[in-house]
Amino acid sequence: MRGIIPAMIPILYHYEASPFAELVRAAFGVKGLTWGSLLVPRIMPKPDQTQLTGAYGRTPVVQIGADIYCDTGAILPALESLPGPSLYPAPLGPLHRLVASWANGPQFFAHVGAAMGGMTPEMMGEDFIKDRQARFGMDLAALGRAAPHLAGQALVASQLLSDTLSDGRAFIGGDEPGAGDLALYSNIWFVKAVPTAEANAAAMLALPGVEDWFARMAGFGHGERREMTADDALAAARAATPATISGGVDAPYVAGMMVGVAQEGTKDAPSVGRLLRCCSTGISIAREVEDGLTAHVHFPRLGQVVAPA
Ligand SMILES: N[C@@H](CCC(=O)N[C@@H](CS)C(=O)NCC(=O)O)C(=O)O
Repeated sequence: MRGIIPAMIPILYHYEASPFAELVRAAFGVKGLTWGSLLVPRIMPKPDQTQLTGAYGRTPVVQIGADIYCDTGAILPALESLPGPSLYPAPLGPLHRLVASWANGPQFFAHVGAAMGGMTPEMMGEDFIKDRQARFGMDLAALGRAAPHLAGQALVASQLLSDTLSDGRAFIGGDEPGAGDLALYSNIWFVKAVPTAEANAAAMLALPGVEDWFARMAGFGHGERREMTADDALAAARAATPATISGGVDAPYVAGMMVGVAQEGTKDAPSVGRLLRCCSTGISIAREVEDGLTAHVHFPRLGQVVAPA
């Protein structure tokens, strides 16, 4: 039984094996939140998700009422306003974002190599390979050849983590976990989840302090997860009004212009809408989802390409 779902709990669009989704599930755990789980396919199309995002098909997406947050770079700041401990605790504060943008940026691809470089096409599935080839230019043979190099790059992140923990601190900033911990954690989680990457995960976890830190992070769990349907999610959007936007529109963009927001390095179609915000804190567009339902779709600024539509 699904039970009664409050309209304003965050709803996560995700699939179990996604490391970026695990980052958000673990963030729910750290904050001790109740959340709605809406499972989507690991490949396009994802109609339940794109009806709200416009076209954004990556994983994860979080919906809070009629506000839709795409990319962990927009999702985590949105969770910050919900009850529970901060994801940017002192003394690091915003430095957590700097760590996360490295771990979730160049280091993510290194962890893709460490996790998936030893997988066979049969293990991945033809549909998955075709999707990732068409959208991100993934070349399985090249990934296999680069795997030792990428595993070595990924291990550097665990080494730096180990060095950071060497004074006995529990998390990278001290006693409280933050967004930087979550980003480093989800990368190692990804490698650990793939049976053919066992040796790579073992090398990461063998570095002093890393395994205990990983267990502390896993120990936060995922908060309280409630399965939802796309109809539940749409009803939550219809019942809400998007939150007030703070932040402006930097030149040469102009508030109200129609724009498409696409992701660097992908062939995914842009999400098209009216520009509400485009500054260093992020990008927001307004989209008419259906008669009487306007959603605000939010993105981080980093990694997003805004163009007139
Ligand atoms: N910068 C994004 C990256 C998200 C990402 O790369 N997610 C992977 C899955 S873990 C993805 O979208 N893969 C394609 C898909 O799920 O369709 C974020 O931080 O959320």
